[in-house]
Amino acid sequence: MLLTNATLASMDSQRADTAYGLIAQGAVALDGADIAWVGPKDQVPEAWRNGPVKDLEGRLVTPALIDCHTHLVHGGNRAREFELRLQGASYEEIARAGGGIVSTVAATRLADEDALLAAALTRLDALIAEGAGLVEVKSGYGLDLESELKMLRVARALERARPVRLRTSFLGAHAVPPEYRGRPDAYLDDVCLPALEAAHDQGLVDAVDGFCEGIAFTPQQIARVFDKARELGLPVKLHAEQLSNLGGAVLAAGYGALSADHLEYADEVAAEAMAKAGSVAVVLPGAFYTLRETQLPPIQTFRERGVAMALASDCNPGSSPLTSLLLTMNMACTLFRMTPEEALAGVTRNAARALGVTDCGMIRSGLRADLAIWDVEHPAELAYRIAFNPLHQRLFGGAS
Ligand code: DI6
Ligand code: FE
Repeated sequence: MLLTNATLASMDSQRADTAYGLIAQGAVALDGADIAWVGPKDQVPEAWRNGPVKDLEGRLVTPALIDCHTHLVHGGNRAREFELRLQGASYEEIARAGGGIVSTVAATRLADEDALLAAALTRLDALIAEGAGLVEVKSGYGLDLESELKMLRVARALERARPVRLRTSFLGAHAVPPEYRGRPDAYLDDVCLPALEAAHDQGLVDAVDGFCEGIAFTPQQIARVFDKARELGLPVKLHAEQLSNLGGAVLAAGYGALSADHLEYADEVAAEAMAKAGSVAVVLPGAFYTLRETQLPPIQTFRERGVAMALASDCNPGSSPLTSLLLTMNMACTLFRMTPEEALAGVTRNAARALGVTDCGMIRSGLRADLAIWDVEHPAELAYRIAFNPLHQRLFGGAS
């Protein structure tokens, strides 16, 4: 099948000489689930010219979008906490008073798998409706062995329920549950590390994540989790420098992390370490916006040091109840002064890298035919519009 008469924002790192890796008047040949050829439509090889052809009438084609940081599976919501914050309580105050993450833990423990799946599907469907083809999902609202496994099983079930790929991250080191209050190391020994091993044994874990923060775990405690990940041969990533600078990004880079995420309080030292390790900086403007954060992530420093930047929804019930990658792109431009091209790279090529996935995120021959076809003329329109979804069609492994 040949898709022709399209503007291709290939986002291909090998076409970096043009913005967006743009091919005006382009065509893409599909061979089953894969991309077989990409280029100008007047140079389509003979073999593809006589097969089925789809005229895209000048529409824009991008790689399917990728949400590389979500907490899509969770019980309940935190609208009440939203009200409390509007009355002046801070995110950290609510967390320390036993609300916050811990209140979602209570709701998630109570919910059965069917209920968690049904709720997560509504959020997943919103992402797919905007062209997502790959979504990461974290555990971390169970915080006991059975509930962490339950969350990860639901994450795997999402992939069977919809035409989309899922990657899971084990986030047992997300918060200290109430029954271990004040005893974080005991929680790691008794629950988190054994749960990681069990989840890995059951094939439920693609990567290991943690929350390195004053209201969560210290770098020393995160290092214990990362040592276990290393022992199991699993890649790591980290929620780092969201509310303060504890050196989490440097720690993560030392473990060759796929990514460090949030990063509002990251500094030059963090950027340097991440550049050296090849760790992606995942910025999360939905959380920045929701918490009315004023400390901006060091975008210019990441650019100067050559740290690849990705964007994600951070979809979670507390700090980012967001299920739109298009709005995430708009926020990254308006709030973080990223360019529309950086925003698109952040939800395609660099998001794939942040997940360690190498077969998608660009329109290039040999990669999966995960594509988004848009009713817009120029790729900058994707980040420019607010709360408008111009998706014409999504192709997942070549199929609509
Ligand atoms: N940082 C976040 O943005 C989410 N988790 C984390 O470590 C928020 C979690 C929550 O508030 O429920
Ligand atoms: Fe998060």
